[in-house]
Amino acid sequence: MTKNPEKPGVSLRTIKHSTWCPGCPDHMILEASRRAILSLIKQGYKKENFAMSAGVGCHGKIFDYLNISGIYGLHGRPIPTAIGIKLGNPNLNVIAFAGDGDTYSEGMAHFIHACRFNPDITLIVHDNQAFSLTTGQATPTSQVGYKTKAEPLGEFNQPLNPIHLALSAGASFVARCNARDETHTQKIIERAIKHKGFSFVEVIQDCVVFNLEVNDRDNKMYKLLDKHRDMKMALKFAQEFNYNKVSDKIPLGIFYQKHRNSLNEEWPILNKLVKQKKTWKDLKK
Ligand SMILES: Cc1ncc(C[n+]2csc(CCOP(=O)(O)OP(=O)(O)O)c2C)c(N)n1
Ligand SMILES: [Mg+2]
Repeated sequence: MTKNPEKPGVSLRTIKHSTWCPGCPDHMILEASRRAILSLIKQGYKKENFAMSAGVGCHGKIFDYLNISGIYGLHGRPIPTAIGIKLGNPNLNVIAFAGDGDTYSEGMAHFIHACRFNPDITLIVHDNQAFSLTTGQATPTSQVGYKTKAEPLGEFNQPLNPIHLALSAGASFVARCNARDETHTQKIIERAIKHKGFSFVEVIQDCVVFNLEVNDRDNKMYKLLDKHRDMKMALKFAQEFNYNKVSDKIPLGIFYQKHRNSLNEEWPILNKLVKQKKTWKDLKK
């Protein structure tokens, strides 16, 4: 899809005006992602080798503001769209930007299977614990008791824990960030893109209009030490925050990272395309 022209210089910005609410941390996720990609370009990655997909929701508007090519997908489908881009050209660094409703509700099956299949893509979930674009209904990560127009008696269901779920489903890179900490988020996104396999970055973000009850939790957050951790320890840290009680500790950082063959390393023909830096078209010649 053709985007708006970029401002002079490689800024990865477009000329599109933001329609996100003032103060929405989506701006910060955009900025952290933009800086992570710019830093990787400085390290030798090529701008034209980045591609993105986005879901539908407030988060999905990032497609208009980040100047890399890609496909603006359907709600719940940024993961299969990203996998499709990767299969079409396995030399690309593909990033899927998704919402919590997008990923853990409509797109849940894709999320679990991506953890299993280990495609070499990065998933960044903007988790504001609400379906914000459609006026704040509860998502699978909303806290018990969250009252909305659709849940007037308050949400009854326990929230799911996406970090625990991703670890259980076999994800090879699992991290959590705070949208308001742009520098830390940038670093984690860089590490996620460098990871060979499925890298999952859950970004906790406030919504400044809906689900205000779970905003402003920076004082509960702390950073995990950056060191190798086995699955048992990773699961233990994952359970420190259950997305429910606002009094919990919220660990940030990389919970788990382990190399295992990615989807394209398992497929001989995709492996060949990556090793020889070729496209499907080159094979036909
Ligand atoms: C298949 C499908 N179901 C529902 C919708 C309606 N819909 C559009 S945006 C949205 C909410 C998105 O919530 P989330 O993914 O959490 O993103 P946020 O707006 O919070 O960033 C919904 C339910 C849709 N467009 N397509
Ligand atoms: Mg949301």
